[in-house]
Amino acid sequence: MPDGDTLFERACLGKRGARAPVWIMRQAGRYLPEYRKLRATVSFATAIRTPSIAAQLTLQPMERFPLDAAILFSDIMTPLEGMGIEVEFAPGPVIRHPIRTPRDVDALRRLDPEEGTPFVLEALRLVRGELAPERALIGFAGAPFTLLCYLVEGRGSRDFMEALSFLRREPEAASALLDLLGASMARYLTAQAEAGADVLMLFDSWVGVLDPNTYRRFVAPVLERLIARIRTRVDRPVIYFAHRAATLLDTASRIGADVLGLDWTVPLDQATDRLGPETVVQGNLAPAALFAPRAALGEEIDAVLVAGQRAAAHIFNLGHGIHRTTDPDQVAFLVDRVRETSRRLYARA
Ligand code: 1CP
Repeated sequence: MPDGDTLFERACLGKRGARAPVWIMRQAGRYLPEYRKLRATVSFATAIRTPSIAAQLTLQPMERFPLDAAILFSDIMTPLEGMGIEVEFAPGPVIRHPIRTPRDVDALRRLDPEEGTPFVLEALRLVRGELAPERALIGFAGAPFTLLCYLVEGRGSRDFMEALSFLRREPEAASALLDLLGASMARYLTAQAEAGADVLMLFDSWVGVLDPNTYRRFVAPVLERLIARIRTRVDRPVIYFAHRAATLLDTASRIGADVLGLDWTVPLDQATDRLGPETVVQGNLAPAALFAPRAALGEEIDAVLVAGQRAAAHIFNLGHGIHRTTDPDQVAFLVDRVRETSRRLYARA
């Protein structure tokens, strides 16, 4: 199969195939018994830094389910050590010395991916070598604002008040930090593409704590430059996942990404009506739907596929990561149902 010609990559560029491609955010993870078994023998940090283990974990869900894309087993915090930041996992990320002053920002350095994350690039090469050619490989990074949230707050939070107040107390330092993260993640994603990633994804998991003005002024220009920088070096589709971002979508759809990933609070047809029929959307079944009995789950899946019909193309996914208590048999049902229903819908359209 020629480069760039998987069902998944074509959908990213707005070309509908015979059905909707499907993958699942956090598809490699704690809901899989084979993941828990391997993780009982090795820490999360070691798994990420050992290419053969990261590759094996990436491929676990691909062996179990007929998914259209693999996503590298890693974390959005992985490249930050290469910028001079110490990160621990408990199980979410914890920053040993949070960034709170302009001097803290000055002490950071721009990422050199070959030096700071060689194990990520090696893991991608291993996975691309193992994966069937009709299945795509996704490389990813945290979006600058979401990374800033962890760096300033020091850990996960419901409201990220420390991070939001940093933007107001130290606007210049906050901008410098966003720029540095943007330049670093551009290099990181470019290196991942060169190592074999077919599609690149930015996770903006906490962008929903921002008001639209601050997003437009502080954050969107950084995303735009980040994506433009990648495009000067490599030709790969870019997915931007904006979590809880219903009021930010007009701006989010104009940063230059090929695909907009949406959470389950935004119906896909409403998003398409608002943003235009050329939009390519990814999402957005509620992760909780996987706890419904089969008949109800099937109906929820079909409704997401019908809502996705109005977009130029639709990549089926959950609206956020799969919950760790999910039954893997429900995932098998989901993947089959998406393939069957979308074949029927796409044949009719
Ligand atoms: O086994 C364990 O105990 C570790 C749990 C775990 C896992 C499996 C963490 C810690 N990260 C991951 C893997 C991971 N993280 C992937 C793997 C590939 C896949 O999708 O299969 C990816 C893409 C991520 C990205 C990530 N990490 C995001 C963005 C996506 C999202 O869900 O919003 C975020 C916000 C993180 C931070 C993070 N790392 C880990 C956890 C539990 C969290 C989130 C919760 C928190 O902030 O405490």
